[in-house]
Amino acid sequence: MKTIICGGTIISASDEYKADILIEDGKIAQIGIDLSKIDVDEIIDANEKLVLPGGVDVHTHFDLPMFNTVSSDDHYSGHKAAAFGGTTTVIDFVPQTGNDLKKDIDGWLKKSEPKAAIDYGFHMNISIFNQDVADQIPGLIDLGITSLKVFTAYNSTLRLPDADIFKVMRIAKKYGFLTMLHAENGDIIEILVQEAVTAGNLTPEWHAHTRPAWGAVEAVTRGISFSAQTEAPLYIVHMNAAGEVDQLAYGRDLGLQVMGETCPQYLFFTVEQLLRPDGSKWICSPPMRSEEDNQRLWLGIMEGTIQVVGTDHCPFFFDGSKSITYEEIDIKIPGKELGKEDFTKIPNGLPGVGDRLPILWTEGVGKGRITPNQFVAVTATNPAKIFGLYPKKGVIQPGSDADIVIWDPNKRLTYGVEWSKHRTDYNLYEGWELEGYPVKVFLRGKCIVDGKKWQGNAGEGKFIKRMPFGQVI
Ligand code: DUC
Ligand code: ZN
Ligand code: ZN
Repeated sequence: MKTIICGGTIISASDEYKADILIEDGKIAQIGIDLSKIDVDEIIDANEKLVLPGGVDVHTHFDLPMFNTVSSDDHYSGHKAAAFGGTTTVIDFVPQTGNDLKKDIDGWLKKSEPKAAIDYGFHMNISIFNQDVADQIPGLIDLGITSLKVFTAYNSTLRLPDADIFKVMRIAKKYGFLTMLHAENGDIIEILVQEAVTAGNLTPEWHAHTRPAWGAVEAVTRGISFSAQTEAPLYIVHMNAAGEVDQLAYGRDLGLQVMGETCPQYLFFTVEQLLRPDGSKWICSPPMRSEEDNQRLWLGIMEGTIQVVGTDHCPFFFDGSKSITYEEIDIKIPGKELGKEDFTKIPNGLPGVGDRLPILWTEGVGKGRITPNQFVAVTATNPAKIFGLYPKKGVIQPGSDADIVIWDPNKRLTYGVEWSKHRTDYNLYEGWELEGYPVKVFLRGKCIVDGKKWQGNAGEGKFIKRMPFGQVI
């Protein structure tokens, strides 16, 4: 099968140029001028449109059991929502349930393989650590899992002691894993939550008050110091506080191998959001901060201190007592209402995988905060380089997978739950006016989104084995 995307303007992380793209057997075969003369099966007209590499979201939680429920997008509905928003590759986190890492990975593969509609990989959470687990970690490279997530919070469940994080990073250094850090101070959170509950402070804003920014800043600094002492690269996930960006800049100025990710919610929203009657929609960990934090994060992206915009997509229904219709089936999954009377019971997490590109384009490129090249860098090329997917993913060049988004920079719409395809009952950006949106999305040469039409299928997404020793940028 041969296809030509003709007449569009290709945007890469560094350039912008008008050219045609020849796609053959799912890969980009050629880029050049006047390729439409070649005899092909299909010609796609991209005149007056932009042509971008498919987005790479390296931070999703599909079908994740937590808070007595489960995140409401699974590996099909989440992939479909991602595709509608221009994302063609995701990396999801495998929770560790015991001492057998392979068992957890096989379980996650078993549920994702038949559902996957875009390409995907896995990170491995390391939340239980002992010699047995340490001995199994190197074997993950052969499975194509080359990143490990560790936590300095969630004391009784996910957190590792500092000594164990240090040991994990030593293993990571030796075998070429990237360590990803969830940075908050678990001890202080425990005390503050206990005090809030005792005082009867149970409304949603207390979720933020009990997870202070200082804890995040301190934990980022701790992580950077571990990176310095182990000489292992470190990636800080979901950066949310100004001080974290300052610390990351400090580490990078010293030449350390430290990188960072933020997510759209931390660029736009503040703790004020939690005071609304529907404030629980914005509950996630780490929490929303202040406008100063929003501004410093934007600056971090602009100046290159932050390399990636991911999502931490982990949606729940706002009102899981009522069903929604999803692909003609009524579905309801317990959600934020579980914590109506007590913020500690609100499932932590937000929808976002489909919102990322459209929101960042309008608010970032449209408002002159970042260039179209920076947009491509932080949403596709950088994550692909850092996580061992490049140049298969994250770039439009001969030999790469033909994961391509045809983007209409002039398309205007009022965004919200009707546009986003997440399997939940709300959208954080309801009513936002957007300019710029995907019109066609290709996965390995197949058009899976055509305007409002879904042409993808469960089971067509491929598990991608990633390379160790990803780039440090
Ligand atoms: N934070 C959330 O809010 N949800 C899932 C995981 C995480 O780190
Ligand atoms: Zn996290
Ligand atoms: Zn997460």
